[in-house]
Amino acid sequence: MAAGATTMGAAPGDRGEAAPAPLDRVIPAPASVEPGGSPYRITERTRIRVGDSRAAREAGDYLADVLRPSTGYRLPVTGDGGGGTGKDGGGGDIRLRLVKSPHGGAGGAEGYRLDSGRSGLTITAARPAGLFHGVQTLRQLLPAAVEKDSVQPGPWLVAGGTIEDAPRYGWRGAMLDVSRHFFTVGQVERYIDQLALYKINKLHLHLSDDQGWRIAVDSWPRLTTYGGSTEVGGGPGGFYTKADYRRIVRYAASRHLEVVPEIDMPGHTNAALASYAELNCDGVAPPLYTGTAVGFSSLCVGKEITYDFVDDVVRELAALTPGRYLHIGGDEAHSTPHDDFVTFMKRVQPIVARYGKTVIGWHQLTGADPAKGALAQYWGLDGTGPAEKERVAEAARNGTGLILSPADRAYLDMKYDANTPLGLSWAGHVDVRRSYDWDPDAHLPGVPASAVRGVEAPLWTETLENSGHLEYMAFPRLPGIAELGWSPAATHDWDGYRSRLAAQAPRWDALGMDYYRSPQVPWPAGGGGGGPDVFCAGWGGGGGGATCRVWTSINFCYSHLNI
Ligand code: TNX
Repeated sequence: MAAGATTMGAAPGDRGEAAPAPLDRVIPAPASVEPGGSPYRITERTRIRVGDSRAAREAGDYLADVLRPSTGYRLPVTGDGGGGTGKDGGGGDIRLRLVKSPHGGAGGAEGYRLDSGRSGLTITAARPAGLFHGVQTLRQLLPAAVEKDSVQPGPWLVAGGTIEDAPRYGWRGAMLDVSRHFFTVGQVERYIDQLALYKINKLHLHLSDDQGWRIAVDSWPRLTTYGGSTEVGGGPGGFYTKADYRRIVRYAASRHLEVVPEIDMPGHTNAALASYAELNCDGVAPPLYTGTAVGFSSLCVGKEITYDFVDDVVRELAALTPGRYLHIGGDEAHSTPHDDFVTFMKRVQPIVARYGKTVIGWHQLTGADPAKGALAQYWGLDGTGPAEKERVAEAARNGTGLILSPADRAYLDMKYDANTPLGLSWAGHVDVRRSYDWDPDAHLPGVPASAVRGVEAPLWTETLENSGHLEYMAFPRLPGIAELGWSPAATHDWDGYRSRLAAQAPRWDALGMDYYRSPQVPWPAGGGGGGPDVFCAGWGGGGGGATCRVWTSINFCYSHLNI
């Protein structure tokens, strides 16, 4: 049965307990769901059996870390995971099985199969990422209280049946702008955990912009010591040491996200230009910049030192990055004459290739000559001119892969509506339905579907200063972009989606996350989803004023809660 269709609902557990969540109440919607049979129950005797595979053990340890605090059970992660599915003799355990040639949806780099029944629950996958995604599905099938960090009563039931699942696209990204406001390693890790809930598999870090350079480059140390010393609004900024960056990469990898670093060039470079006078055509370093204008800075395309600089930066960043990609920006280069832009991209793309990485650029790259194998990230609007769209489409027909981030759909920094206290509105308001209700394959005319590699949700941070702000803008829109990237087009259905989305709110409450209580979503009564938001006066976008919210009986002030 296709996900999104009506399920019969699993049989309730014995003992007069409430029925477990139906197997298709998951975001992103699974590719196929076959409900049936008795539910599975986690008990104090449950073991997590992982066989002798290291990757299965890692997934098992991760699952145990999620389940132990709320269940209060020991949940030992043990070997001996082989043989049988959960349905036939699993002995009441959870099994995570990595198998070479699984049947059904467990194939591919990220697919998995989940079998749930009275005698056990088994997740089977061909690759470690598939097991991890299966674990995320299992989390959502358990009661929301499983996400709490203190012991809860349970029961811990999972509906009986089978899910076979695999993604529609290989690229399901989220971008975080750590330049306009700096976010610590801990804040980035918190966001990674939230992305992993929805099977996002790329973390694109926007590491440099006019307001701050955030990644250490040994051969150009002032980039961070000076160029990283502030941010929008004049705050202290910050930067990642190489050890910090490696920590982020490792943490992301442990959640099966690949880090895609971006150095935005040749525009959006004031922080670099301020740090090194010799990078400027006139040899004069501009002051640091803490405003929010765009399009005023450019590297000096005619100077040879520019390419020494790019070579050093790309070499050091590539050496730190195990992922395949390096994003070179290329957007809003309004201060770079077009011919210079083309020249710059011609020189810079081979540098990226020399250090073993694949180029990604914002879609303005298609106005130059995209290198073979390069990807372009489309961030246009419905109203973007036909000539620009056609340039992107033509590049796609000629082999440039596309990542779709249409600003009027996928930009998480756009206000939901006129009353949203954070965010920008240059691409219009993007309500929850608008961010979900589009089809990546059909979005740009003249683009072959094979060129669409997937979707990405950028979160620009001109107005966002802390984790609460990030969460308020990303949730509940990010899960919709994640679903567009993962779920088969046939599951697309706004009404079904918004009720699945509503069911996520108790999880976000349990995880202590903020989110916007959009009136388009039928949030469950009570809990964090029920109450109105009350913002303190003085909380303007980009302003540093106190941010308060009355939420059930708790009073949060984000200015004091810089998590
Ligand atoms: C456009 S989209 C930008 C960013 C801004 C963003 C704000 C793109 C590639 N460039 O520089 O931060 O709008 O929404």
